[in-house]
Formats: sequence, C-alpha cells, structure tokens
Amino acid sequence: MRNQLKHYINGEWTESTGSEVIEVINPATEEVMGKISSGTEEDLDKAVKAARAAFPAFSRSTKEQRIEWLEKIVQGYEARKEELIEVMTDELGAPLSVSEEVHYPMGLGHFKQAIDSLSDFSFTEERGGHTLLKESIGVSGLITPWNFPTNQLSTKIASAIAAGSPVILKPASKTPFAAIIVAEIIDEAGLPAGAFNLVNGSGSVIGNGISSHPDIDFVSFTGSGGVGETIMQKAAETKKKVALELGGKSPVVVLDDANVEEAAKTAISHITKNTGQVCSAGTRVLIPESMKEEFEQKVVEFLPNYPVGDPRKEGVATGPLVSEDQWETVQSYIEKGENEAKLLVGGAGKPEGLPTGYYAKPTFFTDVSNDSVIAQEEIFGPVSVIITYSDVEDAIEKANDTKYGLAGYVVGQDPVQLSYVASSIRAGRIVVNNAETDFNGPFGGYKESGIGREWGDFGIEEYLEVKSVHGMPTS
Ligand code: TAP
Repeated sequence: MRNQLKHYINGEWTESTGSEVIEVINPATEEVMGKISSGTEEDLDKAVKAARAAFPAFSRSTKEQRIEWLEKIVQGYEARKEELIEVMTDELGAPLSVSEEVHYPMGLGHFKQAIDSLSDFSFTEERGGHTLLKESIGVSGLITPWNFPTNQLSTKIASAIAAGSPVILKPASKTPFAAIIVAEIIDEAGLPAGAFNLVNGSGSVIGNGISSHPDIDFVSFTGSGGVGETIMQKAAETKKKVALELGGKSPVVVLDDANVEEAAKTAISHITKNTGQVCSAGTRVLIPESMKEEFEQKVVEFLPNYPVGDPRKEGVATGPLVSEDQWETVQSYIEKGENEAKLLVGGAGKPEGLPTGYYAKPTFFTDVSNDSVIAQEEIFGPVSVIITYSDVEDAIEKANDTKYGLAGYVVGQDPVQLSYVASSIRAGRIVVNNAETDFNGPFGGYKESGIGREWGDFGIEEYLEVKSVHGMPTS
C-alpha cells in the first residue's frame, strides 16, 4: 500500500489541514492501492504564499542555474526508473511495456528538452526601437489528468522551471503516485523552497481553488473540455491567463497508395496503446471506398495480436481503463455505436476471462457516418470508427468536420499528396507515416482542442510575459 497523506509545500512534506483522504484504485484489481490527502483551500493557500515568496529570487535565477536544476531532475528521474514504471502500471493500468516505452520516456523527454531549449533561449531581444524582455509570468497553477501520469506534469514543470515561474501542481486524484515520486525527485534537485509545490486533492476543491485564486497568475490545464470551460470561467474573475490542452477526435487519413497492412496496424495501435486513453489518438479512420473491405479484413486479422489483459503480464498490449466510471462511459458509447453503425469487431462488455478489472474490448465500427455521435464525440477508450471517402478533397473535408483540432495522421506514399493532406488538416500536430516524436515540436490544439502550446521552446513561452522597454540604456 502506498500512502502519502502530506502535501509538498515550501520545500517540505507538510501535514494536510484537512482529515479527508482519497483512495486510489488499481484498475486491474479494483483494489485500493494507496491513499492521498484530500487537500483543503487552506493547504492551497499555503502553497500559493510559498510560491509568491519564492517568485522574486526564482524569477531572477540565471539560465545556468535553471539548467543545473533540470539536469539534477533528469538524473533523479533516471535513478527512479523502475519505480516510476511500476507505479504507472499500478495506478493507470498501463502494461509494463507501455509504462517503460511510452510513459517513462515521455516524462523524461520533456525535462531533457527543456535543457536543450533553454540553452538556446534568449530572454532579451533588441528589436530596433525597443528592447524586448521575456520575464516569468508569475505563480502558475498546473492541473493534470490521469491518462499520462508523468508526461503532462513534466512538460508543464520543465517549462515553468526554464522560465523561472514557481508552480503549484495538482495531479489527477486517480493517478497521484507518479506525481509524488516526481515531487520527491524535485525535492532532491535543490530548487529554492516554494518554487515547486504539490497539493493533492479533488478537482472541485484544489482545481477550482487554483482557477480562482487571486495570487495565481496563470493556469495550465490538461483534461476534459467541460472542466476546461469551468476553469476559463473561474479564471475570468481574476483575469488570469489560461492554457488548455483538451480532447480530440483525430483523423487517420489513409491515402489510396498506402500499404493497407501498415494502415490497419496504425489504426489499431491508436486504440490499443494506453487503452485508447490518449487525447491525440487517431480514432476516426478515413479510408478510400475502394480499400474499405481489405482494410476491414486486416483490422480483424491483426487485432488479436494486441491482447487485452493484466498489465503486469508479459505480452499484454492493452490494459484496463482507468476507472469504473471510464468503463461505463466507454460502454455507453459502444452501445450507441451498435445503433448507429455496423460493429466490425469488439463490442460491449468485458473481454472473455477478465471479470475483474475495468477491461473493455478493442472495438471498430464500420459504415460510420461522420456526423454520428461515435464519429464526433471523444470516447477516450479503445474504440475507433471507419469512414469512407470518395477523393482527397472529401477526405480533407471529413477530417476537418469536427469541433476538435488536436492532431491528425496521414498514411501513404506520394510525397505531394502526403504534404497536401498534412497542411490541409486543421490541427496542431500532424504525424506522417508514424514519424517519431520530436520533443521540441509544439503540442496543442486548434478549435475546441485547446488554447496555447506545450513542449520545447513554445512551452517555455507560455510561462513568460513579454515587456517592451523603450530607451533601454545600452551600458
Ligand atoms: P477531468 O475531469 O477534466 O480532470 C482533469 C484534471 O482536472 C484532474 O486533475 C481533475 O481533478 C481536475 N478537475 C476536475 N474538476 C475540476 C474543476 N472543476 N476545476 C479544476 N480542475 C478540475 O478529466 P477526467 O475526469 O479525468 O476525464 C474525463 C474525460 O476527460 C475523459 O473521458 C476524456 O474525454 C477527457 N480527458 C482528456 C484528457 C486530455 S489529455 N485531453 C485527459 C484526461 C481526460 P480530479 O482528478 O481530482 O478529478
């Protein structure tokens, strides 16, 4: 059992002022794996005061000093690799291989990238008639979701440290333990007291408190659109800046010269990796009418190669969903899909032999209309839809016929067509033929997928204000 009933405030693990606890459930066993404190407004207030007090010195720290802190965090993160992998498997249900190959390196990648980006970053620029100064935005509140326990908090924390902005982190209460390990790592890296604070608790108390707190200057949130909207409304009261990384319903455009086997594997990996609980997952497959039948056959043939099961068991590709609520939501969408379209593979209920744990069947629907509920709403589970198109213009129109714009994927061979489709999709990140992730590539959404960008130098900019100084003395 993992218990951490303290918050990390002003450089110390500090008793909560409240007595309520939140139980954290292992989604594979449905058992309580640990407890955290349900923080209070008083706890949050203490953390904000500590961050405010840290601000003057932290915001004036040198680039070299920030790089040194980030390097120590990288070393600490690497030293706790095994523990991070295990904890993410237990709290999220990610198979050990996914924790090791996806979650662990993504968390690490952002800290390393911040060092690279900071090395080349200029906080002062001469622009003819004025000097531009980039200065810390102030105290930043970070609210993170459960689906990538270290990725989202790492990109936010790394960028904030690079910018010299003190933070208060509120991790998702479903997956707090990886965040607690990261806090221990930061503690050992020797940041000034108050520069990093972690307050555990519910979204309704701590998340809400961060959004409306008059002494917090900026909120960076990743999660659902509904909560994003609430945060914007609350933040409006104190006119604070808000960055939102929300959901998506990203298209996978399969061009007519694509290798159909590769295209089927790509589509499958989007809903099996992390059990489809990925904001940028490609869950709308757009396929030429002429390729539909062969593509469907390949999906049905290859899907058993991505087995669902105990995330601690070797060979398992797909773990459970994070919680019972998430399981219920996914089931209701599968049931809707059964009325709206043709079930190709998968379906409602638990996979055979897995009565315990929040397991769902990886599911593909076909003959799907782009305006149906399952084609328009983010399901956040192992469910994908196959939609046909007549020509490339039709594919682009359908790809963009969504309120979201987080990501898009293109699979094919002709470089002219690939570039044309990549530049025509209205989304913040496009991946052509499963290209590798570049941690310096900005991440964020068009349309209702969000506001702002994270990762790399664009991520650092979010935690900065710009000041124009006219008549700055030159010596
Ligand atoms: P959210 O409810 O959006 O939770 C994300 C974070 O916001 C958590 O830390 C949560 O705290 C906090 N929060 C909740 N209510 C808040 C409020 N009123 N003010 C400020 N913060 C608040 O997401 P979820 O419940 O974890 O998942 C629900 C759906 O959101 C999913 O089905 C999926 O569609 C979407 N989602 C999207 C993403 C990304 S990356 N775009 C990630 C996760 C989920 P608690 O953990 O304490 O509730």
